[in-house]
Amino acid sequence: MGYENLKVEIAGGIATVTVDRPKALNALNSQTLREVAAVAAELEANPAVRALILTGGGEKAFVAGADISEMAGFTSEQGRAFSAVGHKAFAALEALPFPTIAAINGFALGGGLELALACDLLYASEKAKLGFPEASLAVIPGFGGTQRLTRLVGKQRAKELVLTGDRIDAAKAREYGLLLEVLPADQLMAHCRAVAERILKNGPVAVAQGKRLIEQGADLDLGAANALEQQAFGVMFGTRDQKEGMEAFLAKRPASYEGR
Ligand code: DAK
Repeated sequence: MGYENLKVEIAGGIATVTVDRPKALNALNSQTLREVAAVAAELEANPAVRALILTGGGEKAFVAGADISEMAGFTSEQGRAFSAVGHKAFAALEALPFPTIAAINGFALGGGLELALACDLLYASEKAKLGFPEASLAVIPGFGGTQRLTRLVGKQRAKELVLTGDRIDAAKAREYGLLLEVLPADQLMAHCRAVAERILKNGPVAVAQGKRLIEQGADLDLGAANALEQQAFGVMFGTRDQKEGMEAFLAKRPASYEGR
């Protein structure tokens, strides 16, 4: 499928999606949000894709936020509709059955940071700057940011970031638990690919189930979450890959997985 504001490359089981509107620092307008939802559906339907890396085009930004020039004249109703488009896109991304990695190569502000937070694993270059400046524009994060941020860094830190609008550097974001690692700019993509390749070696159904359990379980009480895990553990023993993985271990040979 062709996209106006996204570039998509698929190689070796890894899709790399680049949000590419460098003239607006990759800001998310409605068209781009709809394309994010569409690319998530397209990649999910493509059996050749088993991991996604999301990054920003140009030298300066991952994504500098929702598109302020589009939002400036919104009515309340248009604001709600815009938020719904963003929520739908980010939920589609979050629900992908394979790992998603944000390679934060520059500014990740507002809606851009919300986009990264909808990914499973967040890595950034040393020059990245992150923050939620919405309150300085007299709005709030509108694509799930207040909730996903809070689940990652806790209520107090989330309040500090959302209420001050402070822009923080990558080192501080890592200290807060927002990022896994901070890399020199020229090593960021290679690092993200290496992480994806390590995951690709594992059983695809196990990877999908591990992701789903952590996502869904985090919003349940411990008893209900553990019950989900028990059920999924049983399901794994109905897969060919489980037999292959354990037989390969016992035969001291590498496993070869089929994803079923
Ligand atoms: N939207 C539109 N255009 C943007 C943009 C953005 N978010 N960020 C940058 N640009 C544009 C600039 O206007 C400029 O365009 P021209 O003037 O060249 O036409 C071009 O990108 C280059 O930007 P600068 O010239 O400003 O570049 P600098 O290096 O000087 O500064 C910067 C980089 C990232 C510090 C600066 O551009 C900046 O502060 N950008 C805005 C960052 C920001 O405030 N982001 C948060 C946006 S608010 C909701 C749904 C969603 C949201 C809220 C509510 N509901 C519906 C309820 C989410 C809100 C946001 O994300």
